[in-house]
Amino acid sequence: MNVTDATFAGSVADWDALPAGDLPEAVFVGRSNVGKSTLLNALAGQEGLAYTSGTPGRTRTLNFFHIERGRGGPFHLVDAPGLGYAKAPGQERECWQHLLARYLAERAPLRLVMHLMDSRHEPQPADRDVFHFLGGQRVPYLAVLTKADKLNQSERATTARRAKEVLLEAQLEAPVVLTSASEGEGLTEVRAWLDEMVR
Ligand SMILES: Nc1nc2c(ncn2[C@@H]2O[C@H](COP(=O)(O)OP(=O)(O)OP(=O)(O)O)[C@@H](O)[C@H]2O)c(=O)[nH]1
Ligand SMILES: [Mg+2]
Repeated sequence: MNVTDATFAGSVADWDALPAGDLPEAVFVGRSNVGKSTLLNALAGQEGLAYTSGTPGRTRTLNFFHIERGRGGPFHLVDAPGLGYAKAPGQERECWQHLLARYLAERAPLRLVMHLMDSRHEPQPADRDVFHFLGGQRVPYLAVLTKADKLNQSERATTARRAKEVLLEAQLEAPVVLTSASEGEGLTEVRAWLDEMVR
């Protein structure tokens, strides 16, 4: 995937506001602060496209980005609110979690779910919820381990293997990619998955 243009295409807070049209979509899900917006920017090659922050809960709507990539044709990359973020007002949080669940289950143009997990930690309860939710779904799934730059050599060796084990326990057979948005690690692999699945 060779991104030639990436632009913000709108924020969506309820189902009826989802974009019409036939562009395929790929979504980032994962716990708050895991690095979803940062990875989106790295893939798009545009820092500051999606807002990032060290404070969890930065992204509060489904944010759509229009991506142009040479031969593969345009698609939408979708940045989702962080799971398990407890500080937002209860009602607001419930609304977006409901929207996200429905989006993952029913959204016709959705071609790929990228589930981001922090490479330094075991999958958390919110991640396990994602496994269970997605286990029964039709949409291809990619496990993306983030912030690999924070790991030493031996941690690197074990983390992807451990993630595979946990996925298998949850009966999800999925590719696992180790990434670092800051070092550019794994981006080529994620781009290859996007090219293969999102068309
Ligand atoms: N070291 C390192 N830090 C990263 C990496 N990716 C993201 N971060 C940092 O992690 C923090 C959270 O990043 P975001 O991209 O805003 O996380 P998010 O998953 O979008 O968070 P929410 O919008 O709250 O759900 C920021 O301080 C980033 O700079 C990475 O690859 N390496
Ligand atoms: Mg974000």
